[in-house]
Amino acid sequence: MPYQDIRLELRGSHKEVAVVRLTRSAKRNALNDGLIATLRKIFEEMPASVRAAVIDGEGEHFCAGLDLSELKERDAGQGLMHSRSWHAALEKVQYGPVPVVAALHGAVVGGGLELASACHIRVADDSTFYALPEGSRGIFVGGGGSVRIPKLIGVARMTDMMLTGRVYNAADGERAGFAQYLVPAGEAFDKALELALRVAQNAPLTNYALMHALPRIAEQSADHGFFTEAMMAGIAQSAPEAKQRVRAFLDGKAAKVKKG
Ligand code: 1HE
Repeated sequence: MPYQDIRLELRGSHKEVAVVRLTRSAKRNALNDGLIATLRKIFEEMPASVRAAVIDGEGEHFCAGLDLSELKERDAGQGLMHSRSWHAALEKVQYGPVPVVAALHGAVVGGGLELASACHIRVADDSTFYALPEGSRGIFVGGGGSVRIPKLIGVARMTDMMLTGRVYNAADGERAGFAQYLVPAGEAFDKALELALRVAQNAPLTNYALMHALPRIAEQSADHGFFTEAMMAGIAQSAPEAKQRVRAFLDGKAAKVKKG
């Protein structure tokens, strides 16, 4: 489908996986206002067949973050609104219609890391590196990074990255919590697609619960969390699809859990 600097492709036998690829490799997939608006639109208007998505970047790098050439034109009020426009777009990624797998390689920096952290699963290849150069550019994160990144790696690591310009390589990054999967260079997209195809087979209500209930429960007190969990569990298990899946297992027709 024709979008500027982003390509949307549907994969899978039922077009159940959307591949959203940043195609601005000449600028290392730096995110300008147009790209942020398009990203939002794509997740708002996801075709009904789609059950999971993959985000990746063309070229040597996943994403170089904010397009710095647009930064110099903004005053304080415009800067605030600009940050809010990122929040609105990345909210559509995190709390949109389907789980999103990020396929990471090369630079995952600044706003690129903010985009990756709005996804539900991150697969990194060996070429990946993570940084928050905002600290050394005299600015601050503005794409939700101060909320989402500490949930992955903790406040202390993020503070260190921004104060000192520390760059994490792929292996250290996986240990720190940036990515759930680490694969050889060049294999992140294939692994991400494999996972997205797998995620797309889940009952939609289970995926919905994982995307929308789990992060909210994590923000609640234990008492409220247990209550929300019980309500979500009751709703999920009452769905006809859940009953069918449990019945299939009891009838010996569904896969057992195998040792990893
Ligand atoms: C850009 C950008 C960009 C590249 N905005 N134009 N992000 C940063 O501070 C990261 C800045 N970028 C880099 O450090 C490097 O470009 C990379 C490590 C990502 C890649 O290096 P390399 O050697 O492969 O590419 P390059 O030669 O540096 O860049 C190629 C072109 O892309 C070049 O333009 P050209 O016209 O001279 O060819 C670069 O200027 C351009 N380019 N990155 C604009 N970011 C919501 S708030 C979020 C706040 C932030 O994200 S701040 C962090 C911004």
